[in-house]
Amino acid sequence: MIKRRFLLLRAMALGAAAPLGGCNYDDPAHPDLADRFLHAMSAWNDKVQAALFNPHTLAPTFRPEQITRPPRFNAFYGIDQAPVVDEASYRLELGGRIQDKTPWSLEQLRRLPRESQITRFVCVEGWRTIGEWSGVRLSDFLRRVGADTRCKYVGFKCADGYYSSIDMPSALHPQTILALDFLGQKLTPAFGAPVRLRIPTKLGFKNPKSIVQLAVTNIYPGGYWEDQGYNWFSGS
Ligand SMILES: Nc1nc2c(c(=O)[nH]1)N[C@H]1C(S)=C(S)[C@@H](COP(=O)(O)O)O[C@H]1N2
Ligand SMILES: [Mo]
Repeated sequence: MIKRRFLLLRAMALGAAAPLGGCNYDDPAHPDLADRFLHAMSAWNDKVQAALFNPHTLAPTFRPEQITRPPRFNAFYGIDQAPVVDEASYRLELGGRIQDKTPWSLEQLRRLPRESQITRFVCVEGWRTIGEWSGVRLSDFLRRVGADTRCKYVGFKCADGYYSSIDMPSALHPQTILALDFLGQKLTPAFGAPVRLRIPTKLGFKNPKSIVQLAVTNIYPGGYWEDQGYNWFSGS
């Protein structure tokens, strides 16, 4: 009985997420009402997904021969417009409720213990790929810099103006990493150099690339697509 209710809730959460993504709901008679209704549904959906999220359940992993080649690029612009970040002068800036906000160079990040994964990447547009990423566990990094992990959100800002944010339980999930390598090599600009979030428990747009700032906060940071109506939690 409990299990059935659990599944029903999950089906409702996923079902409600789909029609929101990218849709412009236009009811000429009641535009504001429709919009407010959808936003209320999405906020409720966030709460259901957060309640269902199990911080110990791992996303499926795959074998090397299952990796998608060539990988698939996506951004709000074309592949040749991806920002090129200078590696030598790069510093990951830290903000919000973090004790030691000293910016991190790429060299310093590369010296931290690594976590590798071959996981599935799911875009809300309806395609999925399998890739290999390796980098620093976000939970390790947050502890190292003295982040207040009682805060609700971790927000990210990117070199191209993109931004996104995730809930703290998902940030502390063992498969959530600050990826430095993709397919066994340093990230390229198109795929998020020099640092991108890889979070296989969430949809593609919750995986910001070319991160320049990370902040821990209780103030809802939103996101580039989230602010245009995409469901914020977006577990996959
Ligand atoms: N900085 C930045 N990060 C981003 C995006 C973007 O436009 N800019 N697009 C998001 C979306 S919608 C997807 S599907 C994935 C695509 O990642 P990929 O190019 O590695 O497949 O990046 C996400 N992160
Ligand atoms: Mo996406």
